[in-house]
Amino acid sequence: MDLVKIIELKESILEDNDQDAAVLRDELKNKKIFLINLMSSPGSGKTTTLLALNRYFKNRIRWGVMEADIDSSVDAQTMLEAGVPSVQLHTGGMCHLDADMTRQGIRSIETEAGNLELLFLENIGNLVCPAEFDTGAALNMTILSVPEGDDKPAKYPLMYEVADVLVVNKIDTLPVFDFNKEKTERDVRSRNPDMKIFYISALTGEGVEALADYILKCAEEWNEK
Ligand SMILES: Nc1nc2c(ncn2[C@@H]2O[C@H](COP(=O)(O)OP(=O)(O)O)[C@@H](O)[C@H]2O)c(=O)[nH]1
Ligand SMILES: [Mg+2]
Repeated sequence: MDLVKIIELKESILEDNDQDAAVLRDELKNKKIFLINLMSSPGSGKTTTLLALNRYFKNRIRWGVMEADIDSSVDAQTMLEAGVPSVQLHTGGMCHLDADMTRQGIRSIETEAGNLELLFLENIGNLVCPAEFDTGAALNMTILSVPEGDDKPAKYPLMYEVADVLVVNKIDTLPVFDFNKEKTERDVRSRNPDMKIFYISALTGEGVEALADYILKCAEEWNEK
């Protein structure tokens, strides 16, 4: 069993996170690394979705995952066991990552895994704080799982404003919940008309290929230009 590398992140002393995030995005563009910031509530299926995507990513792109958590390392262990380069980032109680903390994580996964073309940050499970900090990612993705309910876009609007992609996960449970797709799309699009929306079940694999193809296309465009 591979040992998980754990990085204790240091809180940034920079005052202007937005400026630092723009600098990091440029650095990543030059290095041809497509960074995706994956945000959602705990338990909505971030780690399961990454595992499901691996079926389409392996052999097609060099990719890795930075798993952020307040203190545990179970998610990085899960990804490593699936053969995906992964490091665990500990925030020491903080409920978000800023651009400098993300940069610390990128340095460590580069040391572990070498050159990567696609990198995911599994952010802290929370619909509030992560939305407030630009991590320097090229794409912000948020997951809403069916059992959480279709009222989340109305209750946590900032998350749905900063996200470029919404993944509605656990669609295998639609028959037993009163989740309304039309209401969700209406609420999301009223705040973010350009949101890309995918419906998947990370558990059964339904819809995952279309999401994987979209991510691969975005990564290719980012890394070519
Ligand atoms: N029914 C169902 N369960 C899922 C699906 N995706 C994830 N889960 C379950 O939801 C729980 C939390 O998933 P996890 O990926 O750890 O969520 P995370 O905290 O966002 O990383 C686990 O028990 C998963 O098996 C799905 O598409 N359908
Ligand atoms: Mg997880």
